[in-house]
Amino acid sequence: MATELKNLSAYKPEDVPSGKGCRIAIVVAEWNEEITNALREGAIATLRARGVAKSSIVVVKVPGTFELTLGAALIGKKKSIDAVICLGCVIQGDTKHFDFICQGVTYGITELNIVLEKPVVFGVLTTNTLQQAKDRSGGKHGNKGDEAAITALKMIAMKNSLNR
Ligand code: DLZ
Repeated sequence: MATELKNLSAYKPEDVPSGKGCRIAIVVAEWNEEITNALREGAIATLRARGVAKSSIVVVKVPGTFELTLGAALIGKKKSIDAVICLGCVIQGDTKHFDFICQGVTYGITELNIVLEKPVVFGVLTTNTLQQAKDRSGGKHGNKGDEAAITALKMIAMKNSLNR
């Protein structure tokens, strides 16, 4: 499988729009916080590397991935915020909780993109095991937080290009 070998987050900085002047919110779930803290740090490092000022990154904590939608809605409605990055980690357990949380947050974030008319990025790991989550939060498959930050900057640039 391709993912066996690849760092999924590798990118060329010159391919990512500058984040200078952008104000970005990161909504991060506390469940599986070893993983979500690593996602948050990856996202912040990538935003900073592309010119987003430290003071222009707002971090909002919510209890679990299911709460990302409301957290993103509340911070995302502020005019000063250009994009919201949602970070969470849902790991398959013995019950159907995984399916309901994943379905709820996926629909919620999808809808917010349309309602808020600004980028709301899905940076949620949905894995079978803790190891798969570690591999994707600063491990051998990169960091989904980095990818989410890149997506936010690309979508802000896309939106700006259409508003010109
Ligand atoms: C309840 C629950 C479970 C079982 N698993 C996870 C998980 O793997 N990742 C996660 O972010 N949150 C989990 N939660 C908590 C829910 O997201 C939510 O916080 C609660 O159902 C309360 O609404």
